[in-house]
Amino acid sequence: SVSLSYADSLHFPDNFTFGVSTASYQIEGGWNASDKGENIWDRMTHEHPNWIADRSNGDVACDSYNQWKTDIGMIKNLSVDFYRFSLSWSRLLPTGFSNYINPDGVRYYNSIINELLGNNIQPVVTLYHWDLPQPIQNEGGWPNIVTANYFVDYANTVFNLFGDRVKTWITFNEPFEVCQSGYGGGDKAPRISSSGISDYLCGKTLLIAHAKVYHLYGYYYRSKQKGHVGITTNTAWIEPKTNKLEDLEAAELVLKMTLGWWANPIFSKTGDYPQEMKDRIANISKSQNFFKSRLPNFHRDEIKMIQGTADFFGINHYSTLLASYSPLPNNVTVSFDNDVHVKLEVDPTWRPTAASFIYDVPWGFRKLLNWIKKEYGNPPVFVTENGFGDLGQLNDVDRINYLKGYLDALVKAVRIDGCNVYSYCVWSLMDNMEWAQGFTLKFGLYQVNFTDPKRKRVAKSSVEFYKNVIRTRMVPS
Ligand code: GBH
Repeated sequence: SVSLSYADSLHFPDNFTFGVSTASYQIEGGWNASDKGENIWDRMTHEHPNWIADRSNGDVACDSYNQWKTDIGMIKNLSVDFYRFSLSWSRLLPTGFSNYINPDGVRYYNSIINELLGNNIQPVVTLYHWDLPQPIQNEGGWPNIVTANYFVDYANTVFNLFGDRVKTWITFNEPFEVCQSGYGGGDKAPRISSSGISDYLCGKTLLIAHAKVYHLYGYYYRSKQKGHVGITTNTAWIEPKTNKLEDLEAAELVLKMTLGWWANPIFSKTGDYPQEMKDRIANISKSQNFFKSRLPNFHRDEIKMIQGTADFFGINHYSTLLASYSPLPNNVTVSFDNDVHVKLEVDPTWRPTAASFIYDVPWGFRKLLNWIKKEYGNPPVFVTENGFGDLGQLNDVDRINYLKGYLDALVKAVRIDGCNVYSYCVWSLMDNMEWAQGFTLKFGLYQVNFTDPKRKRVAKSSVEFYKNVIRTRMVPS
């Protein structure tokens, strides 16, 4: 609250926790070890190496399939409270379906979970970080509503296997990326290009799948396992370019159609998609001669089923964009971008970074946290990712500067603005397979040598920086 003294306001609360994050496809390798099945990233990188910046793939990645114990040593050295990692669905259920559980996959994740707990590090587990089993994609993948049921079976298997020890579950990492970038013409597997149609179908499936898994946990596991289930959304902060009303509305529309698409059905009092999003897509669909809106609607019972299905609001945040109004022409083609139809750009004074989508704009983080507080009634927020991409140098001063700025914005949002954020996590533990960027872009606190068959890891300067923040519970000036 505002009454805190200045010095006090710069400290993270005692119960605030810090962590570090990875994802299965980006670090594990062992792509066909033992019985592991093929997933959509295996398939896409093998069939279309030219879709990856350096023609690489995740076949070996950081070799964490073999080196998980070294990884946990690094995590221990960071003195973080928790480790956020994801499970490879195809490693546990090679075909995606729950009729056969791969013992090697079970052994692998048991070893990791037990070693973490033995070192007093809490496992935070993401069920889905983009690696859909290929056989399920063969049935249509996320745009097919039946995929929700297969996801529930997978989650059931996982709660059964690991829920005695894992107490924090994240159903989906970044549903916006899964649907928009995977099915709406982006660069993520399976790279289906059906913007304005498949992305919305995918979105409906994901929201239903998430809610069913939340209820599954509630009915069968919660009273015994006593854990928490949430979802991780993502967005840049969208700042209106000017104070003109049309630009303010444009910025708000973008937030509603990227973050609100997921957050409104789960966290708002009304449930369902944001009204602005529904109206917008319905009107444009009509002008395009569709009988119905391309945004598939929810039935009343589905709206109820989805509402309130998260114990925390997970958010990944990296950067800020400026929005301005752009008049909608008469005949727009079918696409998500045309449904939003807002001009997005960056301020020319912001310095570009190695990651094309990241600008170092820490005040945007504070504004975003305040927007979530206002829009959704100050839910408990878990910052599941924030980080900086560069070329991998050990003396990573730009990463340290970036983290400093964003952690400072965060501690102010918590102590001065009263935002209910209780946890923060850096992306990423180590350099890894950065999706379509391959190994050309590095987010790690630890460097990984990808030309070395041993994939030797070395601490960057940011390791000491982060340890110091955690130890002192404040951001150095
Ligand atoms: C996270 O997503 C992922 O969860 C993680 O796996 C990944 O390694 C990490 O980021 C670093 O990239 O403006 O056209 O350039 C971040 C999601 C990726 C969403 C980039 C926005 C910008 C596309 N963001 N994307 S563009």
